[in-house]
Amino acid sequence: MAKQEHNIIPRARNSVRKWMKEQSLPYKELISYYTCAMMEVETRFRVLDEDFSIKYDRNPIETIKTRIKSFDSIMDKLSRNSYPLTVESIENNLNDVAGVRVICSFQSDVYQLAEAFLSQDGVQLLVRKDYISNPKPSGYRSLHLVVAVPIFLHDHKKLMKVEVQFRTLAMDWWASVEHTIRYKKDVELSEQAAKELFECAEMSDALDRRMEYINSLARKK
Ligand code: 0O2
Repeated sequence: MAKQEHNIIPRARNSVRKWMKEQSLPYKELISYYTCAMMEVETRFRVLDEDFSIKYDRNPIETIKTRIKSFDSIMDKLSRNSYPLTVESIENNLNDVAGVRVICSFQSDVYQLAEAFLSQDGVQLLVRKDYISNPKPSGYRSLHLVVAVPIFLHDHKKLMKVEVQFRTLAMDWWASVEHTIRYKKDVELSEQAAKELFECAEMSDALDRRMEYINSLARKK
């Protein structure tokens, strides 16, 4: 495919959406590469979970969730940041088209899994944001990594970006409920509601720490 065919100079946003969604083979190809990279990362975590379960007699991962960002969310994010609405621009400018969420029992599992994953061959760390050590003003906690991983196609290898979010069950529960509350309303959250949500995040963090402590007591026996 010639390079200029990837570039679109839209007159109207709707025509771009139609072009990308229905006509664009490069778009479909790119999404399939992200899907492969997401599967690659998911498998690496399933292997780690299996290995930890043999060594420590316990599975550190509760759940793994995966998602590919929807076409509409991709378009919204490109537009919001004034990036070109092209297939190349998606690959160059967005880090979170492929997302893997690893939900763990304990905060220590989060860091242990992240370090084990990052030390693997082929995993290249691009961005690390530790919202567990430094929670967001909303109270949001999670460890975010953007990595590049290789996918092996029939005639070449390609590096694809994947965003991995690590959370405990409590962090994930808070983020899911907060998301529901925040996005149910079209208007900004009231100061009172935001304050209450922040306090709930602190409470769930306290619960996480207490569970970790109880686990250490139980393992001493
Ligand atoms: P989705 O559907 O979960 O992907 P940006 O990615 O451009 O928004 P930045 O700074 O690169 O900005 O990303 P950031 O803030 O490090 O991580 C963004 C993602 O983290 C969000 O993705 C959420 O998944 C999650 N997140 C960040 N802050 C909050 C928060 O206060 N509450 C909740 N519930 N989730 C949060 P998306 O794109 O919003 O959605």
